[in-house]
Amino acid sequence: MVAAPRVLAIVLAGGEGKRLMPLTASRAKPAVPFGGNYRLVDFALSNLVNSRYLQIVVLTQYKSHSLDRHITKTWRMSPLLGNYVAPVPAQQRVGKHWYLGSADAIYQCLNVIDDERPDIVVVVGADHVYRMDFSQMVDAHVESGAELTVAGIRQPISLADQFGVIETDAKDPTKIAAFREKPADPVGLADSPQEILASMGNYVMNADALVAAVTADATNADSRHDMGGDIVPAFVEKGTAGVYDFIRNDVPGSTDRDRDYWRDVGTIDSYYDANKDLIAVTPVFNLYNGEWPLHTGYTGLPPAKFVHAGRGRLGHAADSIVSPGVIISGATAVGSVLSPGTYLHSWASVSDSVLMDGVQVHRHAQVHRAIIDKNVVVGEQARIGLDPEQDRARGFTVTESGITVVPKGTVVE
Ligand code: ADQ
Repeated sequence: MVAAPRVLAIVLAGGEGKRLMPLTASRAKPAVPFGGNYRLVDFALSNLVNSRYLQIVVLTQYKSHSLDRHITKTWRMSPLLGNYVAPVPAQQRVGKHWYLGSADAIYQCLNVIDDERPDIVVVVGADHVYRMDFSQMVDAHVESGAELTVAGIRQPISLADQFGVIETDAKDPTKIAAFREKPADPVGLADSPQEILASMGNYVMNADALVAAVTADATNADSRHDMGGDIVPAFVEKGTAGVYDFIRNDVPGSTDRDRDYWRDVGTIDSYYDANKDLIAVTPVFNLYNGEWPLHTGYTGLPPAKFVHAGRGRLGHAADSIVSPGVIISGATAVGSVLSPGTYLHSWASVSDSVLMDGVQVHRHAQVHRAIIDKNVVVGEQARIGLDPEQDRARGFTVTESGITVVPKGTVVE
């Protein structure tokens, strides 16, 4: 029997997430709270741990305080068994600059690869919502003989300028013939012209090939030192890049509905939509798959409670996710995500909204189609998400589709 390869996982968690402002004003994108209990990075880390890859470094950089705290508090594993999830902040190990791009981030932490001596390195992004068994991708990579394998998924051609676009070899569709990072003039797939094959930003690489590639890239003055923009195209040029079609990935316990679910929650609208996907009656993405659990921090909070406020005013929630520590007292929540410790007071109404940790909604207040960041206080009678002009005048972000975002800690009178 051939021994299983030694695998080290690297999670790229240094992204700024500019298009998610103001949610990323004080935290890195992978630390953005999602789905009540989670942070975005929990999906990548859960997928790795469930794939039994237990040596994981998380490369952080931008506003990484809350991300580091979350990782060290939540994701400590047993050092006795040689398992770890270690945050590695930008260290200026080589040169006096922060990471220039994702390839430079890997170059700057080559000492970790030296220490671990893995055969294979799995490199994954930290800001997507999905389930994936990386061991199936690693098996396909080893079998194919490629030096680098990129995970691909079909996406609408209108989104091509947000992704690396993969063109497969006409004779061998497991090989990449061309790879263009965020092209403005994409060509649709032969069998589906309105779609492209997008890179998911997840790579499986032979460790020695990765080390050689990022080392050579470091001295290339023309490079942006980016995995998608520079490293993948270099392997494509050499003819050693393969593609792993995500549709082949079969995660235990997946439903027909959520088997191929993958969302890049890069914008406020896509972030909002992905939260809503969790609460559909037949969820588009099912959090309740016990065979592939999504791990996150223990809040230590008491159970949620629903109480009425007299005069027949029942506190209730419907079509919603309600986290620990929530109190709904004579208030109504519909179609919403309520994160730990939110408190809805009498006669308040929250609909089609995402409330992050510790939000208070006082009496008679109304919140509709809004994302309310941590510890916001919505004062008595206040209205959010009902009048876009008023919301903008108060300095809140309102997206084109009409989602209002209230920044962390705001007191809304
Ligand atoms: P983007 O997400 O636009 O496209 P990038 O901004 O490099 O590329 O982010 C990729 C991952 O690396 C994210 O998880 C981010 O947090 C992290 N990251 C970015 N800069 C970093 C740095 N300096 N240090 C550490 N981590 C960093 C990428 C690919 C595309 C692919 C999409 C899929 O380049 O080809 O289609 O992901 O969403």
